[in-house]
Amino acid sequence: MQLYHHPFSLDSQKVRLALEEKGIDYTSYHVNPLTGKNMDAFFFRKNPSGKIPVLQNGSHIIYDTTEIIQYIERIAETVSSGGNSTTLSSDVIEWTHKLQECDSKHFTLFHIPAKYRLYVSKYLRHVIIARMAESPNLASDYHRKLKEAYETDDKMKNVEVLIQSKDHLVKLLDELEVKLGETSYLGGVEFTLANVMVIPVLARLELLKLEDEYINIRPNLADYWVVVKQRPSYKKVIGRYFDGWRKRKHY
Ligand SMILES: N[C@@H](CCC(=O)N[C@@H](CS)C(=O)NCC(=O)O)C(=O)O
Repeated sequence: MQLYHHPFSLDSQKVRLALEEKGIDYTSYHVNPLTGKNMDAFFFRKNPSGKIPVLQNGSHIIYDTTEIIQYIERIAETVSSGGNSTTLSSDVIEWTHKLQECDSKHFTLFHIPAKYRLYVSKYLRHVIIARMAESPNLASDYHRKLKEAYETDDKMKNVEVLIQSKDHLVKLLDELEVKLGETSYLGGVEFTLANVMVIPVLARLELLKLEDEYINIRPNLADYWVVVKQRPSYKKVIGRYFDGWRKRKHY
């Protein structure tokens, strides 16, 4: 299996945590969206939305994070049950969808200095236009990407978008706080893949130095955060990059 991803990408982190937790081997390819690598024609042919992560197994390509996580879960279940596929826990599916709806993209962008954000967005628009000229057969996909880039810039001018993504996050964290009062992990007493959806969101909050405002005021969530950071998967996928991110001011 091949995974196209980047260490800074939230959705890539979710998928890599799942692969580590289930002990599944894969070949890793870095595609950095901050330098526009996701706009290269080879990648656009795999995923016309130009987004990471993308998981490829033979000719099978999956580019929806929730679907990738469910695919990983199915592979792991099939291996552990000796070939008989078992059903996925509905709790895992419910939380996976719920956490995927969380608008982390706009939330993160709002916490990045406007000067830096606008510089990167202008650079990426130039990359899209250059790639479109090189591969005219992919023009309609590149046009869609350009439109999306302008829409994101517009959304950043709208404070309502920030309020909405903040409200959504707060509601989600409140719900997590209640659930973590009932069981030690999300989805039960054992670590399930539902947890890999929430860990990168908490790491992002810590990276943005917002842990006091969002995590530490919720005691169950704060305890949970200390526990999950001890897991080898966290250290491998997120922890070891943390100092570098802070130093280079990469979000
Ligand atoms: N629908 C995709 C969204 C993935 C996504 O938004 N990926 C971000 C990184 S976390 C990305 O590739 N951003 C670069 C871009 O949109 O050009 C999924 O659910 O997997």
